Amino acid sequence: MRIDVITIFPEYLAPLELSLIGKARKDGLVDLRLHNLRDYTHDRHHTVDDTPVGGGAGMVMKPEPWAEAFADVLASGEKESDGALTSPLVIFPNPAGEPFTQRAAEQRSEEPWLIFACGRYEGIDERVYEYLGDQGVRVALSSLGDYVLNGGEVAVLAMTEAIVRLVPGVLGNPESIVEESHTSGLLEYPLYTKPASWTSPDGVQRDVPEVLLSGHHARIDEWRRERSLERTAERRPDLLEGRALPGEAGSR
Ligand code: 6GU
Repeated sequence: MRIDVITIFPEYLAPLELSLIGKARKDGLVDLRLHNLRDYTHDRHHTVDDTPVGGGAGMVMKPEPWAEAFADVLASGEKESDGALTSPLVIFPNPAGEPFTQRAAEQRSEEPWLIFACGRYEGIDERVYEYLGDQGVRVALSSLGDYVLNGGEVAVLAMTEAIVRLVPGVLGNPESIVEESHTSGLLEYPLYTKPASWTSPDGVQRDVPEVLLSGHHARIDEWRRERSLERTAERRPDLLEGRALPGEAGSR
């Protein structure tokens, strides 16, 4: 999978060298390239923003550097892959975008080529989206959640991690994906390790639930599913809306 990131703060994305994603890059599973938007400006101050037409607070990113950056990145992908990379998906992290969910991460992990375009300031000139669309480029606006960040960079870190860990070969134990929160549409059940009986520093003896020590796998699965449902009802009732209740037709 190839991932390009266009940003005015490539240093913000330094953590992508580390840990799981760093390893995936070294192993050749992900070809991740950072591009500085300021390299596509031609004035002495490398200007990427200007005041909003029509008035208003803050600054807006100018269209010209974006058009040049996309031309360069799109051409390099087409050239270097000998035609293997055809249609990239361009993702603009944006609080006004569609929510980025586990499902979106799954879908995007199957794309051969993603381009993240990080806006800053109040946003990017609308004509950039329009232009890309007219060129036949697939464009998505994607939001991490209902709060505002200063720019797309932190969102790219989060989205890239969620996507790349789903690329085959990246995780050591692919089964751990099947079990985790959100994959099933429910929150994950509580986890325990040894010792089975632990006395915490406040002097309270805290035991692992008995059923987990029973070796009875069907009972353990049932207990975990109940705990998942309980937790989801408590913390994220919105995830249960539209699901059949236990005992109703269509539920197991
Ligand atoms: Cl993707 N970008 C920005 N700038 N702010 C956000 C966001 C994205 N998701 C939530 N807040």
